[in-house]
Parts: sequence; C-alpha cells; structure tokens
Amino acid sequence: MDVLKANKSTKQRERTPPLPRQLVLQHPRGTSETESYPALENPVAFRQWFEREGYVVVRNAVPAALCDSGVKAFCREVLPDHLGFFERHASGRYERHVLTETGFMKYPIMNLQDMSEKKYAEFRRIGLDLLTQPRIQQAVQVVCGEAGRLVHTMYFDGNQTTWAHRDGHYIDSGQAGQMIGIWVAAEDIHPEAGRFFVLPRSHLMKVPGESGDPNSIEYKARMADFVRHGPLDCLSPVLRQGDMLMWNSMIIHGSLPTTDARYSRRSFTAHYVPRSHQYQWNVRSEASRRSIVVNQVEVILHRDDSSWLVRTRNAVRSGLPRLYGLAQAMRRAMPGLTW
Ligand SMILES: O=C(O)CCC(=O)C(=O)O
Repeated sequence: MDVLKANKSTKQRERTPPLPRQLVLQHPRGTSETESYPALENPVAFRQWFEREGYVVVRNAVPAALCDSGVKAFCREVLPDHLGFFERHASGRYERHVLTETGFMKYPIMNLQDMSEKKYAEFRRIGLDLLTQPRIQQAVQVVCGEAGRLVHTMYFDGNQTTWAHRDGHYIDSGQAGQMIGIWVAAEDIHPEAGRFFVLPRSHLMKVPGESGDPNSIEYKARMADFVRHGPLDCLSPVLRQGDMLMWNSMIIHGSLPTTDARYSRRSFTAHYVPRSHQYQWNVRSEASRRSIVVNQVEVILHRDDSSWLVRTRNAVRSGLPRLYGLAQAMRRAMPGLTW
C-alpha cells in the first residue's frame, strides 16, 4: 500500500529483503483449484468465506478483451514515456520509470484517476472502466452489504516485491477494517513472475509489535518475519487473465520475489470502501473529497490542486517533464528550495 512518508531512494528500496518461505500454497489447504472458492452467485457462502478467510478469488471478473486493451494502452502510452513522472506506490512521490532488466516498469503507478486525461487518455479510461466492472461492483456489494466507493487505484507491470503489510495501516474505511482491496490479473500470472500472496485469516490475528510507523524498517521486518515463521499459511493463488483476488484491509499480503525476469505481473488494483463510509489515510494528514463517477461508481481524486503554485507545478510536471526533472535535481542539490 501507499507509503507516503517513506522518503526512500530507489537504492534503499531495493535493499528491502525478499521473502524466502519454504512452502507457499497455490490453493487453500485441503482444496483443489476447481473447488476452492464459493461462487459470487452464492452470496451467503461468498460472504461467509470472505469474513472467515479475509480474502476470496473471483474467476473471470473482468472480460479478457478489456484486460488486453488496458495492457496495450499501457504499452502504447505509458511505458515508452521515459521522461514522464508518475506517482509511485513505494515512495508516494512522482518519479520516472525504473525498468527491470527485461524492460518492465518496476514500480507500480498509483492513482490512475489522477493521471493526465490528455497524455494517457486510453490507459486512464480503460483502467478505470476495468476497475469498476459489474462483477467487481457485485462482489463489493456482496461483502459490504452495499455499493462501494473507489478510493485508490494502481497498475503493476513488473515486480517491486511488495513488502508484507496490512492496507489498513496506510488507508482504510472510516470504520477501520472495512476497506476492500482488489487485484485483477490483466494477463495469466506466471508462477515465477512474483505472485501476489495473502495470509488467510491474518485479519483476525495480531502480529507481535506490529504497531508503529508502517513505513519503518522495523514494521516491514516484523511483518516479513511473521509471514516466514508465523502460524498461518502463505497462499499465492493461481490467477489467470480477468481473475480477481479480493481481500479485507487487515489481511497481511504482498508479492513474492520474481524468479524469472522474463515474466511480467500485469494487474490493475483498487481499494473500495462501503459507500456510506468515509475513508481515511493513516499516513497522510488530509483526505481528498473530490471525486468523479465511472460506471456509476464514485472514484476519489487525490491529486493536490489546492493553490496556483501547486497547479503550476502539476502543469510543469505533466507538460514539461524535462524542466520538472531539472527543478527536482536542483531541489536535491539545494534542499531549502520549496519545489
Ligand atoms: O501486487 C502487489 O505487489 C501488492 C499489491 C498491494 O499490496 C495492494 O494492492 O494493496
């Protein structure tokens, strides 16, 4: 999840330890792939499973053709833009792409809804359409008992090896523990690509010493230790194009290390709160209430547009990225400068 005050350089981030674990399950213990998860068409069983396990998988939640269009738009509009600045999940800052050795975007983009409607028109439009598809809305409705509000989105291409965490430590519903995360596989996710993992039932269990700054090295180390040596299974479901994994904001999750760099792990992800709830940041001082509507879903905008100075900075960042890059370099050289 979003680590807005991490202030980590790329180098520091790359030192985050991977997660060696002896046994990672692909199906919940005692089940086979075909019988694992209750169908969305059986809402009582679906909700009961979700409440007990803290996550669930929905097969074919999104049409494959829409996933293909989203990936194509990314490859056409976003990936080749080497000068552009994108808000990053790992730092919470606007940064240029860092590519993996095989040319995938390493650090996911955060908040597609805040991207330039002109420069990245198709990627933004398709991404938001994909994340508000009817079956996603239906699944949110079943687990929340009401429609949802979309408060956060991301797109993954390569693997940043996301540290084990609970989303609720960063952002959550105003009623803690009621936010829902969704991860939609935009392609068949190869076992060596660095798959998403969850610790089923971890939403009901405390990790010793887990309170405190969720951006700190100590927090990440404790969570990783719990994943490695704790009493719960580590599960990394097989996800094919269009499948969706859905989880409660207090479930511990992250991504496994990539073991074959030839594989990407393209996915669109989002966080929903029940529509009657507000949402809250636990790592930012203010929560935006500005929003747009996509497929009848309210989508919160996060980009700061609060003053003319900030708006000018945003316009320079988006329209004159070379100049913005220069200003950033100057700022690093002269830390007293305000932008
Ligand atoms: O896929 C990943 O690397 C992790 C995604 C995640 O943590 C999230 O969407 O909250």
